[in-house]
Amino acid sequence: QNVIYRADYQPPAYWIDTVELCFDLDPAKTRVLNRMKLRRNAQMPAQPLRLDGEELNLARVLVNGQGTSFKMENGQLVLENLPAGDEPFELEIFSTCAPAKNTTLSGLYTSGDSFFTQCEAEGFRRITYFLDRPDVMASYTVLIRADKARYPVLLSNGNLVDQGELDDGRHFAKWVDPHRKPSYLFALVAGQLVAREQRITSRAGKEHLLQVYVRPGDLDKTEHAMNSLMASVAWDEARFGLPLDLERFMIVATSDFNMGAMENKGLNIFNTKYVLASQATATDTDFFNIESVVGHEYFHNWTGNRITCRDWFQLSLKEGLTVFRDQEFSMDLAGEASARAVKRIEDVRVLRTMQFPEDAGPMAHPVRPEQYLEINNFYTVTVYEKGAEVVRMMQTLVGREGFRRGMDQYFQRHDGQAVTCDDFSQAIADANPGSRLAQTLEQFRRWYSQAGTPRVKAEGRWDADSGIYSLTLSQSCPPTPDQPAKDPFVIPIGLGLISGGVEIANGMHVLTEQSETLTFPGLQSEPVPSILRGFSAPVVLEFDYPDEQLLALLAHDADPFNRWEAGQRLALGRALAYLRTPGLARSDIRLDAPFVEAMRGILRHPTLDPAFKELVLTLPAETYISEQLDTVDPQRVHMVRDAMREQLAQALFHDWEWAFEQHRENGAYRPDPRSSGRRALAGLSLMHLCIAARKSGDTVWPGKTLQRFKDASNMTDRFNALTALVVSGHELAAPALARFHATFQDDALVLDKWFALQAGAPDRGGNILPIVKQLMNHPDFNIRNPNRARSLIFSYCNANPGAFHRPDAAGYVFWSERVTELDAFNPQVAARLARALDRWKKLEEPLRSAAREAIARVAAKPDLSNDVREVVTRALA
Ligand code: HT7
Ligand code: ZN
Repeated sequence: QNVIYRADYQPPAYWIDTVELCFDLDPAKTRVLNRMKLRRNAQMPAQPLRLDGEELNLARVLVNGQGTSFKMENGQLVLENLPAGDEPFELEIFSTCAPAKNTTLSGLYTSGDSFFTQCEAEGFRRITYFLDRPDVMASYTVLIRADKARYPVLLSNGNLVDQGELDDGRHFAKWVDPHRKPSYLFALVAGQLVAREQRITSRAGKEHLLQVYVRPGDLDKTEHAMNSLMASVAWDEARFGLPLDLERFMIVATSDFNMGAMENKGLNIFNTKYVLASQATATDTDFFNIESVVGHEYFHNWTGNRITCRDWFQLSLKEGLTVFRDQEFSMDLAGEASARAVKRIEDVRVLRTMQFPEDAGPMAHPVRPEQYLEINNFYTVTVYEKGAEVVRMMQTLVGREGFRRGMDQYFQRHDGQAVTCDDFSQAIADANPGSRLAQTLEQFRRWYSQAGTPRVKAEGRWDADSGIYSLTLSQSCPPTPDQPAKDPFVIPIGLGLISGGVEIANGMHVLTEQSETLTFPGLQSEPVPSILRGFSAPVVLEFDYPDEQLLALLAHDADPFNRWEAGQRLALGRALAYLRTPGLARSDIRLDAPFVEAMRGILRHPTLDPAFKELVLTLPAETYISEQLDTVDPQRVHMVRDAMREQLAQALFHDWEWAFEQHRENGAYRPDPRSSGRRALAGLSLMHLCIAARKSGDTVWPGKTLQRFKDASNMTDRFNALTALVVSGHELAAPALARFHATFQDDALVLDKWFALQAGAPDRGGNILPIVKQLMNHPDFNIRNPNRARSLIFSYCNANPGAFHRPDAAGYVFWSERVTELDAFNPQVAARLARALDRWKKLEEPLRSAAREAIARVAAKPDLSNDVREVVTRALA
């Protein structure tokens, strides 16, 4: 298959107005009758109709009820002899597919004894021949027939208009979707499912039925998902005036799913990981993720479904915007300013540890990519998270109310259409004439077209004689594949000045030139600049902060993001200094008193939010530290971070004891930001106490930790205690892990945690890879289940750099074997794993050569999927 280019976009040659689908479900051979009404697109030159199809057995094609000639070309069904003129015609296609053999989890597949579909991006063509592209929107009627005992529940998009019995123990259901939609939003589910139901009345007084479908034993774990759904409906009405446009809104959970969830119109399909939660089995993080993913999929109903993408290059139109919306939703639900800030810091942490490396590696691409071989490879942190930052900057430039006006304008103009990222930014700008966005729109759009993370270099000058402080801001952006040179971006920079612990200025500067100098006259003394407040743009800020200034910001900055950032910079500066010391031994790592005291000050602070404290006291991630280096030895990075953490554990031992005792009790379990913040800090404290104990030989805290592990009334406390034992390498970890497995062996999502914890544990003398290999043979391991594969293989290859990058290259051999193994049955998952070595060029020798060899070994395999081929070819380029 060939590379697809954005510049080659052509409108479709035909429109499909209506689709009537009839399914006879059978795992081995499902029969699909597809009756469509089509018409030529009068704006395009006359040409044959080319329908996409994959892995289908074609039985019959009728045009207006008559047999017709057709041919197959590059997998497409090509019809040349269609009725002349612009009159609509009917096309009937009968084909079969094999859901039980469909291991890709794209198209129609079975999971357990149920049927599910996944059509984004190009899965509908695995169900029937179609114009499988998002700009072809049709009205769907779906008839499902299946064995009633095996598949009592039959679901599709829209409204149930008929159901009844058939011969031979079969039954049927007929669904009509009142909204036109692109094929990627089609969904079908059939199986033995039960639903939690909730009737709601919208602000506008309309009644709706909300349903969350799960396997029969899981109903008691659906309350949180349902609450999250109700909160989402209410929030979108309140914040954006967007009501639910369906009588019935369904969520169905499946344990076999390639991603997190899918926003099919009225019938969202979710990974069980983002639906099922109980206090006994899910952590606070799980509860928050469920809230945000339920919100995200629900918000797509307007940003994605009502207004969809013209083509897949515009993916961020719906994904960047919807991530922005789910982030705002979580912040609004969090309520208090400090909880909002915690959410912002967490989002930025994801961006910087995942998206920044992507933007600096071989898969770097603009938020709106220019080309792809396999679109599934572009569901990336750049399209999603950086895309959300671009939307956030628009909100910053027009203000919150202006952004709401812009959204109203967007819906007024484009409801029911398939549009582009430019259409979106145009609507926001047009609704805010005179705004900084409107003034700079063409330049602002470079955020969509230029890849790479911009750098903003700031240089301060203090002139004591004149009392003038000047700050020069200069921007640049490193080259990325196919983009050697970049033009300046529009960069909103939140800026404060602090003098003597007091804020003397606070505002927003919009940097548009390559370099600009700001001056602040009339000052008594040199101020400390607080730059990029709230992380107002997705850039790297380079400013040579002296330690005193960072300590001042950590102690006083009114902007919580920069307060946290000051602590991170202090820690990062130390880590980098150690890493740059030739011949450094672990015993050389001694944290200095000012840093330790600053951390103690935060931990003991009388009023700071515990969740915020937990973030400050967590050292920058190994991947983030590595990104700051030209060449990386991941094991050395791990050693330095681990030693720093050990020092913090020892130096603050009594403070950790205090923090644990202060925050351990929470009353009745509630997954709200306040009490989860307390649990997070208690968990971090326990971890440090166990780490300190490892060093001192103390057995008291490991013993207490085991007791907490046993007695915990919720999964967060239990898993934090288990993690503390495993991470500190205490001998009590083994019996605790065995007990955990025995207790939760029937709960797949909890077992995923058990696998992930062991695969992600700190390496001790190369012990993790053998453990991972052993776990691959565990009776509970199944590589065909994406959640399980992620929990073991990805936790090792993608999330445990210190253990993966072994000098003997055995980690890379393991990786290459797993990539090829997965590729044989699930290319999407294989391609995600393939990206674990994206940053191989940064590795120190001999790791670099060994990694290149491993990638080349994968690339040399015959029959690679497009998915994996694209990733490894780019990596080697
Ligand atoms: N829009 C959904 C994307 C998605 C997906 C894409 C490719 C392959 C499988 C997939 N499952 C879901 C999810 C979302 O962003 O909301
Ligand atoms: Zn999405």
